[in-house]
Amino acid sequence: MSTDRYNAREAEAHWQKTWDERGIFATPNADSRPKYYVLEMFPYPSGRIHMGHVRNYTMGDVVARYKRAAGFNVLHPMGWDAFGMPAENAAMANKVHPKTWTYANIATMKKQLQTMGLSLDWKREVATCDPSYYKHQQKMFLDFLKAGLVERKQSKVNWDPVDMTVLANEQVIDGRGWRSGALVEQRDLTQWFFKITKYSEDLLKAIETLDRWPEKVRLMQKNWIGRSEGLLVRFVLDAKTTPNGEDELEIFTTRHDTLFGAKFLAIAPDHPLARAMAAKNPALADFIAQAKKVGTAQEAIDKAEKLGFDTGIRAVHPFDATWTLPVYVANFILMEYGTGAIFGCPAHDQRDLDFVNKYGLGNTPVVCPPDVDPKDFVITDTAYDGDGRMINSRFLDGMTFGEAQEEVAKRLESQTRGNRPVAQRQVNYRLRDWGISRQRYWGCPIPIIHCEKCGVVPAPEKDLPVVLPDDIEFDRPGNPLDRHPTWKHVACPQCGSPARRETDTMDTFVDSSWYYTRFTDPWIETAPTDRPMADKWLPVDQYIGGIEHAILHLLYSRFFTRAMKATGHVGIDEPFAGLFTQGMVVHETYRKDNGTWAAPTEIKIEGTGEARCATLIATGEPIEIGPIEKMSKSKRNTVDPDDIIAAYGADTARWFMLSDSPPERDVNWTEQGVQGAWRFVQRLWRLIGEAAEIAKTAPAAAPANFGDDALAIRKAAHRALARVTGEIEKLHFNVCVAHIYEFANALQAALTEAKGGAASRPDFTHAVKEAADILVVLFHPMMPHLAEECWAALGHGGLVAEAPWPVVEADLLVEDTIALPVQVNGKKRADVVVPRSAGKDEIEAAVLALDAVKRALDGKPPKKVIVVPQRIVNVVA
Ligand code: ANZ
Ligand code: ZN
Repeated sequence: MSTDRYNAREAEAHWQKTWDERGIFATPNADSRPKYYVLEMFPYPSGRIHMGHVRNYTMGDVVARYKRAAGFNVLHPMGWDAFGMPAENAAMANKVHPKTWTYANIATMKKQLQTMGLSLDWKREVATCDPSYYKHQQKMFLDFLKAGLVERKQSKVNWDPVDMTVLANEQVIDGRGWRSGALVEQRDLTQWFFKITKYSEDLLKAIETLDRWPEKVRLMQKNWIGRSEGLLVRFVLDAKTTPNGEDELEIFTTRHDTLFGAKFLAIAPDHPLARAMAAKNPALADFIAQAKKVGTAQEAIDKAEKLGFDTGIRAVHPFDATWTLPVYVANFILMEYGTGAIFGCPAHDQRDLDFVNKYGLGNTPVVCPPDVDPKDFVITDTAYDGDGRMINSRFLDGMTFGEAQEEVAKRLESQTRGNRPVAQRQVNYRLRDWGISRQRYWGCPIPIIHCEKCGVVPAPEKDLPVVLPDDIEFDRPGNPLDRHPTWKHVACPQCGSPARRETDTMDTFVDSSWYYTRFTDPWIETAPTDRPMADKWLPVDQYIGGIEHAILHLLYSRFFTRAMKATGHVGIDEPFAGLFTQGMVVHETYRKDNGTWAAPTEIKIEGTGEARCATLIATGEPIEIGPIEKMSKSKRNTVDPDDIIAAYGADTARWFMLSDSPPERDVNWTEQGVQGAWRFVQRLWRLIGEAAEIAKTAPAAAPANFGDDALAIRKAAHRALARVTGEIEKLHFNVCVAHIYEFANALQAALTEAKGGAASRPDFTHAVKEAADILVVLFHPMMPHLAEECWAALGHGGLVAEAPWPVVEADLLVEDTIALPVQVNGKKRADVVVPRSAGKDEIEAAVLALDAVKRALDGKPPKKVIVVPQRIVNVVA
């Protein structure tokens, strides 16, 4: 071994170059080994990688390297989710073109990723902003259109008046645009939609098949799809009270058991009946305009005060022609859900209760909780939405609410009005179609042309890609594409007359909904995928990313594979067979006297435990050590991966990321922790150096017999091998790390304690060589550079990155001693370690020789010793 100290900086650059030159991570598409596709969520090129990336990509890399060693042909690609608003904002702020900004960021971040030593196939790199990528997205848009999976419709949208764009509901936070902070308005816009709701039932059912997904994510998806079974009920309207003689209103309910508790009907502000009434009633028109000021987001609607407007229309109760109910327009009814109309039962629905309490309509409880006397049951401010028996409900009284629902459904289904049943069962989903139109420049153009004569005309496929123009101005808010002097003016492909391009671009979630299919063959120019290659590689075996994508990205991707299957581009429904959501990287925060934050690099920490205190390096000013929080720019508690890699090397950063906590939990980044990892790197290096010295003389073939010391080393090695293999398969990286520590310690101890001529015995040298080799292979997925350096030191010609995963010798796993708990008069006093083959007498003798047992017996002989073989020893005093 040349030096004592491992020089990470030199070694890491050297091995990265070697891997690159030998092209060992370029994945052949034609290969007979079984396939394994591991993918981490690709990054948005925001400028620099952060510690969250480091954690995410390290985990994926461990899996990739392990699976490669285990004999798989591994696909482990990387790309860039490169369209989006930040590029446009940068363009506005810094006068730099979004394309320039994005590609510069990609170049920087790619270099950073390369210093991490990730085993990626960079030949497959894609950037979603590249016409060679979005060309295929446009093709799929047209295919989906033909297949009836795309629709253009008017819809209510959240409009951000500052950014002048449509926002998704998730981008509206407390009624404000997530980026601009402006109060969001509702607008009606004609938008393009992907018809994800066509697959509602399928997307829901198939969640059951995703058995390698976190339960949490499956539940979130289920709730998002939100299936509910209910009843459509046609209420008769008193036509004398309606604006144009309308005589019926259909509502949707999931609680038809509560029909006798109804106090009012309510319709959405843009329900046709509301519009018709508003045309004749200016006060109502005003009310409707006000209601629309709240965005379309569920959250915003739920939070807003419940307001209503009595239309004067009266509805008739379906079970009692003499009972009429007022019809309100209410701001909490959504037009897009059910029928946009409800009956309100205040006793059992909180919103309805708030509503009646405001408008003095009263309530009648109809479901009585168990153990409550109906006579005493009153509702004032809190609605009761639990289980119980029916009361105040005529023929339903005494039934459970389930029975009551069934009874109501049956009766109303069999009544007819104008040849149609009065009620009909219906399944509803919360899931809405996916509006993909964005009024932005930096996105994939929607390949559509609007012609006055022909209407909506798809761009001809031969004209794809519809490329974004480069000469573009960002001097004003709004959609720069729309303002471009020439780009949108084209001839209609059908009739040749002057026509206009669609200037909306696609939601960037579209870009990320299919990139994993493109990686299977990113070279094919004629189609989004090369079917045989897509069929070979998909689904992704292990997908790894943040929980923040648990709903939309994953649901959209699940929709996309279905739509791509329907249009012949893939053969699968479910894109991700295994999903893992990693925790965040967190760090202490440091607060200055004036309330602003200090960065970790700006402060000095002294003392430990309770006595830890921090000062600002520049001024000596004391700094308050704040809580541990997610690394964020706003709290300035970030550490820069570049700094860490420069100071300690990528292996140390990778090792620490994996070692400290279970991968699904948050990991607390600390300087001590990193230093600990760095010391372990050095220790491994010295240990392998020592082992290599001994291993030099090891015989090529295994000796027939091994001495006790050599056998102990072999056992430790194979035990570690078996454990790490098992844990790495389960992605329990921190447990792998613990086993590697333990094994390294055991090997170190064995070398230190080696007696006399051990180092010249072939069985010993062989065992040491075998153990050192196994150790290096085991930590190679986590610390690949150090592993290569060690592998070379151990005299191997090839690369550890290409070495096979060792095979466990099962007979070395059998423990030859066993520990049995020892009780004296029923109380556990000690454990006794005996040979597994020990007989009763031998065990008894060993037990009585234990100090703890002697003390408990106080020098007297025991009355009895009961040995339960392989389990326990009871001593009766
Ligand atoms: C009467 C009733 C009584 C209701 C009661 C609830 C409790 P899920 O289960 O999520 O599907 N609803 C129906 N359409 C609506 C719309 N467009 N906007 C707002 N609310 C609407 O929710 C179904 C319930 O939500 C329905 O059942 C309806 O109120 C309301 F004690 O009908 B219910
Ligand atoms: Zn035309």
